[in-house]
Amino acid sequence: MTVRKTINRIPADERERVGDRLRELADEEQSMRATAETLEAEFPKVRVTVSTVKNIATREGISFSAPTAPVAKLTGQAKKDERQEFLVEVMDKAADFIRERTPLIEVPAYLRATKVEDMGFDTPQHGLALFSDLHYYSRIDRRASNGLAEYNIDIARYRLARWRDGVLRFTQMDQLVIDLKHLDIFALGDDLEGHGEMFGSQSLQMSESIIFQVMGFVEDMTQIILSLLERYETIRIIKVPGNHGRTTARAKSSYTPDNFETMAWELIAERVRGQVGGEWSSSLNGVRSLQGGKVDFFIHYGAIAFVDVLGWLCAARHGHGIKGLQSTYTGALNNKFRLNAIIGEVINWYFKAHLHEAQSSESEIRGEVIQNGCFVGPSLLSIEMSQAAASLPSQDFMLFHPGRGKTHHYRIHLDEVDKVRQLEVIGRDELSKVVIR
Ligand SMILES: [Mn+2]
Repeated sequence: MTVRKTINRIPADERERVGDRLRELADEEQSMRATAETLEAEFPKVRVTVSTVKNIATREGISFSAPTAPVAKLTGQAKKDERQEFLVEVMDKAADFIRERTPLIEVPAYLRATKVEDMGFDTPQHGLALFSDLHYYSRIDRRASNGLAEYNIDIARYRLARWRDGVLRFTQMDQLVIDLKHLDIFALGDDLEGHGEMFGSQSLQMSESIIFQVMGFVEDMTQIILSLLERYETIRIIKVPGNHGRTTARAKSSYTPDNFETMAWELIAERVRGQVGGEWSSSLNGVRSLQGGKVDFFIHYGAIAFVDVLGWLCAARHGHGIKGLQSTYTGALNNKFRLNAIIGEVINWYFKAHLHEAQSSESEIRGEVIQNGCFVGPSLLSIEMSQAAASLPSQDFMLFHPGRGKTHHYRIHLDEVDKVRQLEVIGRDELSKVVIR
C-alpha cells in the first residue's frame, strides 16, 4: 500500500488538479464528505479528508451547498486509522510552519567574543552612588525595641566603611571590562540625627549634640571621599538638605537653607580641597560649588537639585513629606510627574530618600523613581507604627551610559540579618536568660 501524502506535500501541478476537481464537485452540489471520498478515489497518492476539503474551500472561497452528513461513529481499526491520519497531518503542518518561519537574528559576533578587546565595551561610563539617611549619632536602644531595632555610632561607622567598600568593590568588578573613571555621589540628606528637639524623645535617642555630630561626620566623610579616589580619577558630589539637619524644632517653621548638613558639607568640601584642590564659587541660584580639583562639590541650599548625568536629566531631593511608591496619588511617582510639568521636561531619573526603604519604579517612558535605603535599618518609629516595616540597611549604586542610561543597578547591603534583628521569644531560646549588666 502506498502511503498517501497530505495536500501540501504533493507537487504543485497535482495540487492544482485536485483543486480544480474539488471546485467541480462542489458545483455538482456534492457534500464535503462525498467530495473527499471522490478525490481520494481519483488521486490515490493524496490523502483527502473532510477537513482537507474544508481548508481548501475556505482558502479558495468555494462554497458547498450540500450539507455534510454527520460523521458515523468509528470503531476499532477505523478509529485507529483516523487518528493516525490526523497525527500525520498535524506533523506535516508543523513541519511546514517551521520551514516557512524566518529565523531570529543571530547572536552578534561581539557577544560570542572571548577576548575583552573584541567585546565592544568601549563607551566610557560613570558610576552613580546614592548616599542618604546615615543619621550619625542616632542611638536606638535595643532595649527600647525588644531587639527589633538597634543603632548607634559604632554601628553607623561600621556601615559607613562598609558602604565605601561596597562602592569600591562593585567599581573594581566593573573596571575589569568598562572604562569607569568618574563617580557621581548624590548625597540626599539626613546625614546627622539632628538637634534633639525634632520630636519629644529625640534627645534620648542620640549620643552627641548637633555640633559634635557635625564634627564627627565631617571627619569621617572627608576620609571616605578621599578613599573613593583609590578607584576613581574624578568625583562629583551633589548635596541636597534633609529634614534632620533643620535648625527649628518643627518642620513647619523650617527654612530650607538653614541646615546643619549644608554647613557640614561645606566643611567637608573645604577639607577635601586642602588635599586635592578646587576653587569655590556660587551660582545665582545659590548653589555653592567647589570645582577644578579631583572632587567637585555642588551644595544646594534649595530642596531639589537638577543634574545632567551623561545627557540624562536627574533630579535629587531628600523627599520630606513625600510618600513612597505605593501611594498612588500622593506619593513619589505623583510628585515626579508634577515636577516634570514644573520644569517642562521629563526627568529621566528622580532620586529620593527619607523613608529608609529601598524602592524603585519605572512608570514613564524614560522616567524612573529610585528611593534609596538607609544606614539605620529598622527604628522605633518603623517598628511601632501601624504599617510596621523593617529591611536590611542598604544604599543603591548604579552605572550610567550616555546612550543607554542606567545600565547597572546594585544594592549595597550594609549589615547582616542577626545584627539588624535580635529576636527574643520567651520560652523558646536561651537568649532571654542572658543578663546584660
Ligand atoms: Mn528624612
